Formats: sequence, C-alpha cells, structure tokens
Amino acid sequence: MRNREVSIIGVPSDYGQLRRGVDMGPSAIRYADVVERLENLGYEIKDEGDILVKKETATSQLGTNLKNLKEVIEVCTKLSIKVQEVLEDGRFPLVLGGDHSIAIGTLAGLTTKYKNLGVIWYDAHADINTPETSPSGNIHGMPLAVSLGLGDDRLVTIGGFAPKIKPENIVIIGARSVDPGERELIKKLGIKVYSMHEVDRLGMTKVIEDTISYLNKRQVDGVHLSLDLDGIDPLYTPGVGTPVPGGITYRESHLAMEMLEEEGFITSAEFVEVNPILDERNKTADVAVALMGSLFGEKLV
Ligand code: 4U7
Ligand code: MN
Ligand code: MN
Ligand code: MN
Repeated sequence: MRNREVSIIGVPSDYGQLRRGVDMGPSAIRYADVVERLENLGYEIKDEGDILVKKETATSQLGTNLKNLKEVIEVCTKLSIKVQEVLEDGRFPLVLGGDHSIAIGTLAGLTTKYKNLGVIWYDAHADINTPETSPSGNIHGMPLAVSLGLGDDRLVTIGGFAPKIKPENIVIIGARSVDPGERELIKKLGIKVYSMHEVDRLGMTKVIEDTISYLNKRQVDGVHLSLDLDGIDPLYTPGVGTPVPGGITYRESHLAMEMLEEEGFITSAEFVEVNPILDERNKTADVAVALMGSLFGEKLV
C-alpha cells in the first residue's frame, strides 16, 4: 500500500441481516492482532475505535420491507462521516465489519473524495438487490444497488448525493449465489463479474490482471476493496452468516491480495461479515487478518 498511514474503523453492526453475532466482528479481528500485524509491516496504525452502534431491541423498517432500515441509515451515516474525516487526514481507511450493509456508509464517505472510484467486490453474492428484487429484505444484500442510486431513497442519499459509483467501475469476484433480479440488473448495467466459473477457468492470476487493466482503462481515481469473507470457501472461513460452498481458496485469495499490493492499486478496504458466534476458534477473523497482511505487503520469503 502506498499510503503508510492507516486508520482502522470498527463498525459493530448486525442490522443488515438477521443472524446475530456479526456485530462482534471488529472485536474478533482486533483479537486476531490486526494492529500488530500491520505495524510489523512498517505502517503507522491509528485505531479509531468503533462507530457507536446503538443496540436497539425494537428496530424499525420505517414502513418498508427493509429490515432495520432506520438503524442501518443511522450506522451508515455515522460511518460515512468517519471515513470522510480519515480521508481528510490523508489516511488509508480500513473498515472492519459488521455485516455488508455498512459498505453503503463506507462508499458514501469515500466518494466525497473519489469522483471516479473503482470498486472490487470480493463476495459469494452480488449484493445488488433492490427492495423489489430482494428475497429477504436484508440490507446486506443491497449495498451495491444502493451505491448505484437504486433502492430506498433514504439509503441512496446518505451523504447528501447520489449515485456514489458507476456500474462500469465495479468488478465482482467470486460470485456463486446471485438472485434472479440481481442477474437481470447485472446484465442491464453491464457490470463486470468474475463468477466462480471464471475464477476456475481463467485462474486467479488472470482474473486480477484483467481486473487491474479493466479499472485502469476506466481511469479510476481510487480503488476500494470490499471483501466479504463469504467470498472465500467456507472450509477456510466458516464464521459467516451466509456461507456458500464452492468458493475461492485460501491461497487464491492471498494471491489476489498480493497482486493488488504489487500494483499499489488499493486506496481503501473493508473486511466484512465475520461472525465469531458461527466461527471455529476465530478462524475466520484469523483469515481476514492474514489477508490484510498480504494486502499490505507481507512477503512469504
Ligand atoms: B452478503 C441474498 F437472497 N442475496 O439478498 C439476499 F441469497 O453481504 C443474500 O453478501 C445476501 O453476505 C448476502 O438476502 C449478503 C439471498
Ligand atoms: Mn456475501
Ligand atoms: Mn456481501
Ligand atoms: Mn453474508
């Protein structure tokens, strides 16, 4: 990573879905020694602590089919302001989830600075459902759509402007569970997807090489890595709420991080969906931190 000053922002929110425990993700990742790991690589790490997430027992959908809509808006609004502050300090934002709905806030903050942001969405899912297409009403399945300006207006306009990103600046890697409505939208918008079929066929080397040249052609002014731990095969990351078999391997994921690092490509990152309650001895948080190690330049020899 070219920027040697990194700010860690924890987001202990589980409002984007219904399985409790993912709000403990930031603790589990800190417990897995994220700060030490990155400090050992020569980075100046500032742990900004956690965004304040109120633990409501009675939550509100604000009359929609979107679960915990009110709470997700509050969390994402706070997060967007924090991310913006970190950028204004000239630091690299490293966001720890929490479920993937928090990406709405991260992207809102990032795009106060980056006007042509590239986004790499490393995930088993496409997270591009709208209230109309969502089979669950869970907002963690919607952040890409929201950031493209599609969905509930109160989510779409967080930060006061919309859309945050362009469909041609998105690359999805690892997809293997895509809903019918998502498939249609991906086709309609022409979004670049390397599903598991392409990962298998081309190999991760080619997938990342092509991702880099694709985003370079779009002349992006920054690239955000949004890494959902369920993108990796549940053999390696069992502590996630929506595991899908047939995922990216441990080494393929490290290779991807190493190649992105060599290119000096990534300007912000988030690691989401770590759920310690569903995990085996903090295995998933350990993988998350190991991948951060590779993303920040750890060498094998
Ligand atoms: B995650 C789902 F229907 N698509 O919308 C939905 F399969 O952030 C799952 O990638 C979404 O973990 C998963 O509820 C969201 C479902
Ligand atoms: Mn996912
Ligand atoms: Mn996701
Ligand atoms: Mn999930």
